[in-house]
Amino acid sequence: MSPTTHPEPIRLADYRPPVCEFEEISLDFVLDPDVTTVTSRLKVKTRSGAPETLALDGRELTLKSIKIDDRPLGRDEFQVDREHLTLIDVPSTCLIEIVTTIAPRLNSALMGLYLSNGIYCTQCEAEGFRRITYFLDRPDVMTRYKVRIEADLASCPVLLSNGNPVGGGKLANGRHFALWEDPFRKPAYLFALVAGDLACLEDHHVTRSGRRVALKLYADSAAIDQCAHAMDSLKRSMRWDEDAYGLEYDLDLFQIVGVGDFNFGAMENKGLNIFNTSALLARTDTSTDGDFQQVERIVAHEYFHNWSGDRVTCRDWFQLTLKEGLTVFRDQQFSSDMHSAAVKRIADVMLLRETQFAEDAGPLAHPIRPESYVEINNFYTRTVYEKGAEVVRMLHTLLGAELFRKGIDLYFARHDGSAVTCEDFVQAMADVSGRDLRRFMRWYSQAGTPEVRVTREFDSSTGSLTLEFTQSTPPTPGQQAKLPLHIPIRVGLVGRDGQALPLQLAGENAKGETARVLELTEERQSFTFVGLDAAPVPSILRGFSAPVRLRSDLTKDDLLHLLKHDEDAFNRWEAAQSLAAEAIVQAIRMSPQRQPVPDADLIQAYSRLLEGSIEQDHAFVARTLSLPGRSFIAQQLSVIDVDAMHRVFKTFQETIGRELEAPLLAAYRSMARIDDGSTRTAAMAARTLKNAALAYLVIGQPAKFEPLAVSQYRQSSMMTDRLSALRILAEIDGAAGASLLEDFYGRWQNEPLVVNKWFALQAGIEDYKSPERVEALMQHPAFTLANPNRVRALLGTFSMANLIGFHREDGAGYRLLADKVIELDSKNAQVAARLLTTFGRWRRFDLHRQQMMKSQLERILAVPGLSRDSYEIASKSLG
Ligand code: 0A1
Ligand code: ZN
Repeated sequence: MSPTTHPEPIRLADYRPPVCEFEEISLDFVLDPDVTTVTSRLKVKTRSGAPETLALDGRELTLKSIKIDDRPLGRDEFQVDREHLTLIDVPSTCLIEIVTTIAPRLNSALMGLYLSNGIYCTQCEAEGFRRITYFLDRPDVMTRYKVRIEADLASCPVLLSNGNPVGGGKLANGRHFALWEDPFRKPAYLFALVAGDLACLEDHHVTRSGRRVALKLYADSAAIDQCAHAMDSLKRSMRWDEDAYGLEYDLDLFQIVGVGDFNFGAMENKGLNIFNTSALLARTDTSTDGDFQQVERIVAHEYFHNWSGDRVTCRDWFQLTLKEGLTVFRDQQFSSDMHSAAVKRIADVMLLRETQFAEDAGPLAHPIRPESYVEINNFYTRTVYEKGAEVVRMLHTLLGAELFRKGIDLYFARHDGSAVTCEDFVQAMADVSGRDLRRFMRWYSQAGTPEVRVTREFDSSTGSLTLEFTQSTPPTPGQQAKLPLHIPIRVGLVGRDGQALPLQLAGENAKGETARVLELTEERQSFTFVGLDAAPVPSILRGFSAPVRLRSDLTKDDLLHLLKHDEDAFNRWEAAQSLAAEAIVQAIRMSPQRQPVPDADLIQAYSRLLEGSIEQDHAFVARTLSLPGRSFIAQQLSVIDVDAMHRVFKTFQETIGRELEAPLLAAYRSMARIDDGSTRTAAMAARTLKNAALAYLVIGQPAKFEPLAVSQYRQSSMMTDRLSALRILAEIDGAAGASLLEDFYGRWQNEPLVVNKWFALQAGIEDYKSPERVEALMQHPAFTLANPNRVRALLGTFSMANLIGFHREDGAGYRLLADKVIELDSKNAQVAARLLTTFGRWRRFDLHRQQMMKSQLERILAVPGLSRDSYEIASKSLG
C-alpha cells in the first residue's frame, strides 16, 4: 500500500452483524514448508434465511478450487482480490469447500501459519486466520472446529491443534496424520496448529470438582529442562482461578507450546496456548528473577483468557479491552496473591505511568476502546491492556470485592459462548450493584490521562478538614472537549503522631474506618472530614485507585511524614518517589554549572529505610530507594533535555552511593546472607535489594566497588546476580566490563534468550558512543532481523531505553532506527510499526531534534509499498 492510496480506517460505528453463520468447519492441512494445502469445509447458514453474497477474508492465499454442495464453481461464479473471495448468491444452507495453498517457509510476518526453527505454528489473533484459508475472519463468527493434520513423521512427530485428539495414524511415504476436535465454538483468532519435533513435559491438575486435566508443555528438546517453572505457574493459575473466581478449566487437556519466533508474548488459543520462549522458559542460571515473574504472569494471563476471552469473547476488535483489560486485571490479582501485593502494585503503576501515560499524552493517544483503526495490530497497546486493567480495577474499587465477584459471575453466566461488548460487561456490574455506571462508561470512550487537583483547608475552630478536588482531562487527537469522569479516590488521614485517623464526613455518623473511597463525578467537588484535633496529613489516591495524574499541595514535610507513617504501602513509596522526582526535576531545570545534588532529607530518608527500622519487605525497600524512571521524569518537563537528564540521574546515583556507603554495604551483606539462591519470594526480594545496593555502591565509587561486582559476577550461579553485576560493570566502562561481556557471550552463545540479554544490555548502555556500538552489534553474526526478540533486544532497547545514545545530537540514532524500520517493514510490519512508535514522541524534544525525528518519519512515509501498520503509526505521529 503506498502512501498515495491511503488505507481507509475501519470504524466502530460501522459494525454490522455477519451475513451468515458457520455451524462447523472441517480443516485439512497437508503440511509442507513451501506448499501446504489447506482444505476447508464450511457448513453455512445465512442469517436472513435467503441466499446472500458472501465476502470471505483472505490474504496471500493461492486459491485452488471452490465447491458449493459438491459442485465446482466456474470462474464467473466468484471474485478474488487481494483481500477477499466473494461468492455470489450463496444458498441459505450449504456446504462450501475451498482448497488453497500457502508457503509457511516464506512467511516472515509471523501471522497465519509459519515456521519457527523447523516447527510449524500459527498465530491468528487478530487477523491471521485469513492467511490460512478464506473465512469470515472476525471474532463474532464462532464455529466448531474439526482438524486433520498430515505431515512428515520424521520431522514432525508431534501434531497438535485445539480441543481433544480423536484419532491419527501412519500413512505411506513416511507421512502420518492426527485428528483433533474442539467441542467449544470459537472465533477463528483462537484457532491453533503446531507440528514439529518437540519434547514434552507432562503433569496434571485435578479441578475442584474432581476432573483430571492432562497438562502438556512442549518445547525444543534442548529447552525442555527450562519448563518446570511454567508448569508450576500453570498449576497455581488453575487453582487460583477456581479459588478466586470459581472458574474451572473445561477440557481434559491443556497444552502450551514454546516457539522462538513470535511477535508478542503469548497467545491464548483454546486449549493450545502458543508462547514466545521468552515468556515460557526459566531456569535460575539462564533467567533473571524478573523473567521468572514474567513467565508466571504470562502463563497465568493466557490461562485466565480461557474464560475471559475464549468462553466469552469480543464482538469486534474495538472491544479488545473487554478481554485484555479484564485478563490483565486478573493476572495482576494473581501475582499480587503469589508475592508481595504492595510491590506488585508499585511495579504495575510504574509501568502504567512510564509507558501508558506517555502514550496517552502523545499523537497515538486513544481511548481503551478506540473508535477507529487502520490496522488492528497497532492497538495491542498499553492503553488497551494496562489502562484497560485500571478501568476494571476501578469497578472493583467502586463496587467492593464481593459485588465485583457477583458481577463477574453474572457476566460469565449471561454471556458464556458469545461474543460481546464492553457495555455488556459494565451492565453486569451495574445490575448486581444497582449502581449508575453511565458516567463511568466515559472511561471507555475518552482518551487522555485525567488530572486531579486537590487542595485542603483545615479549620481548627471546628476541627474539620476540607479537601477540594477538581478534575480535567487534556485534549487528545480528535477529542478536544472532555467530560468529567467517575473517579474513585481512596483516602486516609495520618495524624501528627503518625496514627491512622478515623474518617468521618460531615453529616455522617462515625464508623471508625481509617480508609475509604471518595467518588468524583463532577468537575469540582469537596469533602469535609470532621472530628479532628489537629491538621492531619491527607493520604490521597491510595493504592493508585485511579489512573490519573494527582496534583496535591502536600509539602516536603508532609511527604516525609507519609513516607514514615502511612499505613498504605503504595503511598509510602509514592511519597519517596515524589520527593525524589521533585528534586530531580528541579536539578534538571537548574543551570548546568551548578552541581545537582539530592537534598539531605531525601538521603536521610533512604538511610532510615536501609537500616530497616521501617520496612520489612526487602523488595519494597529496593523499590522505594530507586529513583523514578526516566520516562516519568521526562513527562514532567516541558522540553526533554536529554543531556541534563542524564547528568542529573548520574549525579544523584553517585551521591546516594557515596553518602550511603555504610548502610548500602551493610544491606548488601545482609541480603547476601538471606539469599538462598531459590526463587521463593523472600529470596527474590533479597536479591532485588542486594543488587540495588550494589549498583549504587559501584556508581558511587567505581574504583572501590568494581571488584565487588566482579566477584559477584564470577561467583554467583544465578543469572539475576550475574546480569546485575555485568550491567553495572559495563555501564561504568571500567577495566572489567569489556572482558566480562565477552566472557558472558562465550558462556551463553547457545542460549538464544541469554544472547538477547547480551544484546539488550549493550544497547542500553547510556553514552554518546551507542549509535556506533549498536551499528556494530547489528553486524554481529548472532544478530538477525528475522527474530522479533532479537530485534526488540537491540533496536527496541536502544530506541526506548537509551536516552542520550538514541537522541544523540547528530541524529545518528534516528537514522539508524529509521533504516531498520524500513528494512523490516516489508518482512514483519507488526514489529516494524512497533519500533516506529518512539518517533511519535518527537514533539517533546528541542527544535533541532524535532526536525530530525520528523524528517525520519517523513522518509518512512514516503517508502513505496509501506505497510498499513507503519503507515498508520507514521502518519498519526506527524498528524
Ligand atoms: N491475546 C494475546 C496477545 C497477542 C496478540 C496478537 C498476537 O499476534 C501477533 C499475539 C498475541 C495476549 O493478550 O496475550
Ligand atoms: Zn491477553
